[in-house]
Amino acid sequence: MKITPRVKKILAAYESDNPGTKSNLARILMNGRLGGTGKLVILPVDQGFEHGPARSFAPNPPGYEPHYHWQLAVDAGLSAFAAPLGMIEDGADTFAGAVPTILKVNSANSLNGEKDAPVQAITAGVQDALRLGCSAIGYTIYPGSASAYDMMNDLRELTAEAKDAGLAVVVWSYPRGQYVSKEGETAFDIIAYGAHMAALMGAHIIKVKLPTDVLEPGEAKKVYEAQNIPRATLTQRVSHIVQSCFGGRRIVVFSGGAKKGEDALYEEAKAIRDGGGNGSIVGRNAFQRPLPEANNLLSKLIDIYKGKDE
Ligand code: FBP
Repeated sequence: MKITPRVKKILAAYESDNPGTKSNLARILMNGRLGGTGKLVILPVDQGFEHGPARSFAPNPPGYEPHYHWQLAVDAGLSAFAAPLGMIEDGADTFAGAVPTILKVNSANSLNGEKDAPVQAITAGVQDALRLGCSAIGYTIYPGSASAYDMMNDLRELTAEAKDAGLAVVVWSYPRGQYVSKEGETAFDIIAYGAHMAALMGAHIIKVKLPTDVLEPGEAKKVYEAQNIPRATLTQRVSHIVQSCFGGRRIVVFSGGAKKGEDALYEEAKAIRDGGGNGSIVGRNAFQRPLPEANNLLSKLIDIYKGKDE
């Protein structure tokens, strides 16, 4: 596999990692239509766990079958496919080596809707990721939850084990729970804080929601205002999130969210690109559309990250 100078530069920022972890990061960064560009489009399909099967797959029923998602990730030329254990196991043989995989090792479910102390169960481990040929483990933290410290303690152990085994670590940092308001979950300062903590915990790839221009009341708000940290445009906000991840030395991708119009998604991707973000991790907006539409949408997103949209 040829490694481009751009990808070499990204890998060089991960100074402590062993060759196994760097090779796995390279597999993701060199795969698919964006391979070598430093940009990523990843397909995450853990919504069946998080929201239930009907909410996730009824809008496009072929999605009940795991192979559908594997095939979509391969055909659309994506950077990686992320899913919980059962879904990765289901296509592990048919799709062995076809696309880098990220094994989601913890998951929440909406039957256990704990408002103050949201938490996730650990549903897979590093040995599973190795057995299944995954490039990385994926783990969610909920900064602001009364359970956040427990989640971080578990992440610390899993990260150490994954790095020893030569895997990469992807952290979904989704603020929520007792110590953040509903609006605060996507507030500018809170998203930056959550992303920064993921970097501090040793994540190689950090996944956050796109921030609004809201600031959560508190000490940070005063600083944001006093320092005039720009937040009027989405591009400015993305740029600050990237800055909060070690000044751009960590890979940051932004989630797609609930299904919305294509144009809104393209505008977001342009802002992510122009703000220096590394890309998109898009689930529902891809797999809840009929296959030809999904392929077309993913292809356009990739074109945007390649700068081919102008
Ligand atoms: P989407 O593109 O479908 O938003 O997927 C991104 C994601 O992080 C999934 O991995 C996860 O299941 C979902 O969002 C969780 O979102 P929330 O916790 O807000 O329900």
